[in-house]
Amino acid sequence: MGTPVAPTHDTVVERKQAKLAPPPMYQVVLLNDDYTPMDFVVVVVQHVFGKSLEEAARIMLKVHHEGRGVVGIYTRDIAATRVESVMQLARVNQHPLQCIMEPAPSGD
Ligand code: TYC
Repeated sequence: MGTPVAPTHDTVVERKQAKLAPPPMYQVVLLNDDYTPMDFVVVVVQHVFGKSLEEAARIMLKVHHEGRGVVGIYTRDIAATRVESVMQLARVNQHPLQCIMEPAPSGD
């Protein structure tokens, strides 16, 4: 609800809610290494980021060839949770896979 304003002949009864600024967005980035198996990266991307097999394989190969690749863009807490999920899966499976988050480019 907006702030109530005393009604008079010429005034509006309620102000419109001030528009909320969109939340800052973060991109989750996978980094390449020489040891993590390709199949493992594909499975992680499918499970943590909900990508299809084809999309996960495309992202994995981009990272493999270019050194890094964006897996998704999220609000801060969701990005941080996904980074943690990737890092935990990597740790448990003893792979050196690294995943980071960084502010997403603003787009202007
Ligand atoms: N470069 C790895 C290999 O040749 C595969 C790989 C892809 C590793 C993406 C990490 O984020 C990564 N087995």
